[in-house]
Amino acid sequence: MATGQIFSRNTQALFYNYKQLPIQRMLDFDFLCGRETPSVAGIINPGSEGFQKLFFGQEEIAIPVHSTIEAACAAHPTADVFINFASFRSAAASSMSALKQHTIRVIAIIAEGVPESDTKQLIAYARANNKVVIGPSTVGGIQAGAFKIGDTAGTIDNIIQCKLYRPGSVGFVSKSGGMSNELYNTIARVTDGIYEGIAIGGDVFPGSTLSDHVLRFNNIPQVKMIVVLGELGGRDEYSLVEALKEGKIHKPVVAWVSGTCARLFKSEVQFGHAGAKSGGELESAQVKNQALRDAGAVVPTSYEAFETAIKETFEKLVEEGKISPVPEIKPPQIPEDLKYAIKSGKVRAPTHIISTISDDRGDEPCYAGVPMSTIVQSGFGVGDVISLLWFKRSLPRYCTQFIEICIMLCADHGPCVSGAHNTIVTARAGKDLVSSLVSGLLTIGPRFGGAIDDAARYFKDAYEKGLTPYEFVEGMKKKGIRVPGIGHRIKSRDNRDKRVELLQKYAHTHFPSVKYMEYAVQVETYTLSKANNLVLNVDGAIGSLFLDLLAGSGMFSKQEIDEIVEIGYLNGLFVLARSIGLIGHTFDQKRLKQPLYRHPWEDVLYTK
Ligand code: Q5B
Repeated sequence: MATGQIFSRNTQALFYNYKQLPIQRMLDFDFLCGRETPSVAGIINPGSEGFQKLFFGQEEIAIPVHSTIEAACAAHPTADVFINFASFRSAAASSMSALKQHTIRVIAIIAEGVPESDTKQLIAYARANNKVVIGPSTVGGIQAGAFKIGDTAGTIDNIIQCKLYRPGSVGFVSKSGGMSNELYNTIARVTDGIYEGIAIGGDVFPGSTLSDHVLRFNNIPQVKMIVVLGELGGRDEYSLVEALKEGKIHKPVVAWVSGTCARLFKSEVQFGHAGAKSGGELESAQVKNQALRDAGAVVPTSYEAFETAIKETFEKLVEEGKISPVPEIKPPQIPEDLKYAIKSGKVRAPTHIISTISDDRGDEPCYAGVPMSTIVQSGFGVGDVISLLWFKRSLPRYCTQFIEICIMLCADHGPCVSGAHNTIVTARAGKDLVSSLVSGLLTIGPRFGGAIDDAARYFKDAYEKGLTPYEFVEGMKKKGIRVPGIGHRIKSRDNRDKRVELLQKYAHTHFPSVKYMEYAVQVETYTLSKANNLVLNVDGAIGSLFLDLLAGSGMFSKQEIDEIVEIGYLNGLFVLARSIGLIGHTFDQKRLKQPLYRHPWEDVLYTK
């Protein structure tokens, strides 16, 4: 293992597996410490590339995302720490790949449950190549005021309380990540704070050991005293005992091995970590504490006395003039994330979208306030769903049935109409469903299928003004506007559109009034006197009948009806209905494996 410093204020890391929160915590820590460069140089997210936006203080920064470790190391040759947030299944393989990169010097493996045989291989490779492994099963480590791994030391509030934004004089190493948070706090209370803290992880075979880090701290001039928190199980503490006995450590060591309570249990006890189990006598907390005491470490008689032992050791060093406690500084304030500030009621922020028709935030989605289960249990149909989402109210059954009839009747009108033709050509050009559908839908407009709104607008206006069919049609002609809802390419006086007849029949039976439709029929009578094909077409029939539905149902105010007509809801019925047919045409062409369409020359008039 390398000796001395492994991190500095310029250390940058590559972060494996995108995890927003720990990365943001690292960047917040950087800001707190007044770092000029973010400590995360790049993110490796296997299979994806690009950038991730994160905050560096108040500013947003874009951190590059790489799909492979090799690409990330090549792009960020000065980033020498690899923070591995892979799962226990892939942590070993990705860690080994990282160790093999010449730019990587230190790796931290967060996953718990990495197979011990894999860890041993990682340790062997790292030792042979003079690299440092922290973990597996670790929260990481921190150099106060300089660099922090992932979630080490918890929230920003905790980091501030533990004064980790600036270096102190204590080197601290622990097996447990959770307990290291506790000790950061203790050490901050009774000393001038942490210089560096490492949690080596609770596995039986940690990538680096307690003594590895103690020996390293011994070589860091800024570290004046060392605090060690071991735990029962394993023999790691004995290499520290040896180092102390051999006089390799010149700085005071205050140590405690937790797990003394294991003796209270009658059988072998396994604590939280894989390595923390009461095995033979030598692995017990009591014997390890005594061995450390005998080797010269300051070892209290209980965990409760640990704080006092640290305090007294620190104060002695101050008295001896070996430590001049660092002057206190005020860290900058980290801007609070908007979502948390809103949640706590500290700020309010304007929303950017307003929505009134549906809500998916509760237990089940609601359409206009009606829960999905009610929609299903009450036997609602598509017409009911349309009335909730378009008109924001439940319409009577005869209205929703009329909507459903419109949809059924307009779902398709053969392959020769504009929309279907476009869809067929597009599907045969090898395009996907959505492209084929959209290409057909884009033909819907004033001539094809999209005349329903205008038909409703003009019929309503003419009816309300009391215009005779003659005045209305001739007035439109003078303005050069074709009457929307009148005329068809193949339907005529002698070949009536069955759909129009069916809609009219339904309305006659169920609607309280059909005054707008009757007016449209009078207009048709007049236009048919001009030309055989100027029939009331399906757009005209739906447009006029929907006016009757709106006016006759008693569910809409006059103002609401005017708004519906003005906004133009009704072409939506044709768009929705014809989508069904256009999707069918797409599938049909794909099923038939039809080749690229090319229009025949014979069907084109080439002229100058
Ligand atoms: N003339 C539909 O025209 C069509 C007139 C008119 C006064 C009129 C035409 C039109 C209004 C728009 C409309 C919906 C383009 C149609 C639909 C869905 C579909 C389709 C399908 C399906 C047909 C001949 C003479 C000219 C014109 C005059 C024509 N329409 N005058 N008001 N409305 N209608 N669209 O046959 O004196 O010779 O110059 O624009 O309601 O799209 O099945 O195919 O389900 O898919 O091409 O049903 O009526 O007639 O253009 O040769 O005109 O009649 O001014 O007079 P045509 P043109 P003149 S339903």
